[in-house]
Amino acid sequence: MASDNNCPILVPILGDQLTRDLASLRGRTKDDTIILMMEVWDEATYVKHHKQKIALIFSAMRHFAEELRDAGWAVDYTKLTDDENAHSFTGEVARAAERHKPRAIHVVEAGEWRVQQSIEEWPDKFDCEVEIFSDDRFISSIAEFRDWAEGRKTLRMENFYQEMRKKTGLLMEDGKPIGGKWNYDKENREPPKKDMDAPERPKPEPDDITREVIDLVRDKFGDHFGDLDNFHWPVTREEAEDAADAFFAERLPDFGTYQDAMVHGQDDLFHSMLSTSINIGLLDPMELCKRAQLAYDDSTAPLNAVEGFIRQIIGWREYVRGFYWYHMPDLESANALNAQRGLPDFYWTGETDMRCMADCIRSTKENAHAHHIQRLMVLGNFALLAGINPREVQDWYLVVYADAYDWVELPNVAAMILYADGGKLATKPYAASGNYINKMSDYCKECAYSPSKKTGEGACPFNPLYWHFMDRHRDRLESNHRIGRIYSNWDRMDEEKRQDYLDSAEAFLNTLKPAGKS
Ligand code: FAD
Ligand code: DLZ
Ligand code: SF4
Repeated sequence: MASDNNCPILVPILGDQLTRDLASLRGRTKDDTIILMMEVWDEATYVKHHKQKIALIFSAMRHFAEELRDAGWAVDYTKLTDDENAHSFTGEVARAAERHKPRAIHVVEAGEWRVQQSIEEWPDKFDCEVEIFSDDRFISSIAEFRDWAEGRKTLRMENFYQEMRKKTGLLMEDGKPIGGKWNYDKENREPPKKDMDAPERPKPEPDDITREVIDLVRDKFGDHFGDLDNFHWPVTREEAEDAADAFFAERLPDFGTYQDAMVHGQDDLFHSMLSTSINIGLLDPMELCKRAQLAYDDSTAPLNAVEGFIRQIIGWREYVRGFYWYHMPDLESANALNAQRGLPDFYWTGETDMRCMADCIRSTKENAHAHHIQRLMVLGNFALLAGINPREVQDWYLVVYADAYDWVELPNVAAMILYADGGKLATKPYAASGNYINKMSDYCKECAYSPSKKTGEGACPFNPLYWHFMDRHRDRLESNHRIGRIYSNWDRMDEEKRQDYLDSAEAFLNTLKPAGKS
């Protein structure tokens, strides 16, 4: 490989790095840079992603390549169907290095541990300089998070979030949080109003590029989970910005209040639906937070909504990313509660009489999306209570959502919903009975089960499962001050009632059919 100054710099851009101001492009001149974009089989198949996720990534990559070319950059783009041998990023970079004889390779660190491991081998594999840039689209770098985390007994999102507020200056005045509190979550737990209807989000129609990609996905990945007919994700910066405009204008004001609400058949409610665009780089998280703050400054959205939105991004999103890198690779195999049950087949088919589960899985299948509280308190809560093996749950979440990447999916699944990390991320497991779902949704009123029935025929399965979970993890959870007093309630029940709960739970668990492979 040549390495004189007449040779270009090769800049590989991965499918979740579709940002014009990427660190590896910043300051580069167009006449000595070759941008490399690669559709590769390994990425499309390392799990059997929802069809919409593959369509989203390929379409957004192809649009981004066009945008770059229009701006005068040289882009070397491999389409999946150009070459059956386009397996891996490393293999494609090697072939591109043969073609272009670069004097250096400049790449931004990968979002996922799996991919970063292979990038870190590049300096030894290629005989030119390889520079790996920190991904500064995140507000906190991996090293900054590590510095913050190192030496702390417990890691808590809330403490980290306050640091992020100070660092960014968002919703801050004279070094203090605007409104006097850091967190308005208490105001963000309203159940849905009767006949609540959120404004529809813009749904971009597929253009020629997207239609071509959809055909490709149908052809090559037809056996993957999920529908394609409903594909309406933004695939360009303009479309993503339209989606953000509509969110700020129409849905942000109610975002906070109804953040935890669930309504049958209403898949978006007041959520932003921007995660797919943020995660691939079409929208900048910090810009979105600044726009949210502007809405507060202009009095077009209340503080609980704006703070809630900003916390999701500079709090949770940044926190789980730092947490992921801090705890990988151990996080992947964590199973503190020793959960061993196979994933029930209805996670794939949606065929269950539990109306809440069926609706969340329907939305997941149709849209490659479910909103946060559905992922956490319905789908996740069930997996926790039923003791589903973390690996199987992790794989499911990684497969089914269009916004799923290991760095964000894994901490949310292993640590937040399954408590598989033994409490490093959450102070207690997010376990809840049917009561919670009944309070926060309209699911229960037409369900085959009754949330007020505790055991036996017709009882909401979440009720006995909740106590079964508490009972089987008593040794670990009783000493937890946020959960311990639950055991006084359990102990106050008479023996027969407790046995009834346990028998009902066992009877229900015995009906679960483990899934075949997706
Ligand atoms: P909104 O409700 O509008 O929230 C605004 C933004 O905040 C989101 O776009 C997202 O960027 C960020 N955000 C909110 N909550 C979280 C969180 N817990 N972690 C990280 N970012 C957050 N999000 C993903 O992007 N990819 C995933 O693979 C993913 N897997 C999840 C798995 C589980 C079990 C749970 C409980 C949550 C998961 N989330 C994941 C977080 C959250 O559910 C989605 O970000 C959100 O539903 C996306 O829809 P939205 O853009 O309308 O979000
Ligand atoms: C998710 C995905 C898929 C399905 N395909 C590709 C691809 O062919 N080429 C690519 O550059 N990126 C793809 N991606 C996104 C990557 O998986 C993502 O960039 C890495 O996981 C980041 O570590
Ligand atoms: Fe879900 Fe139970 Fe309500 Fe049915 S009754 S919708 S299973 S919480």
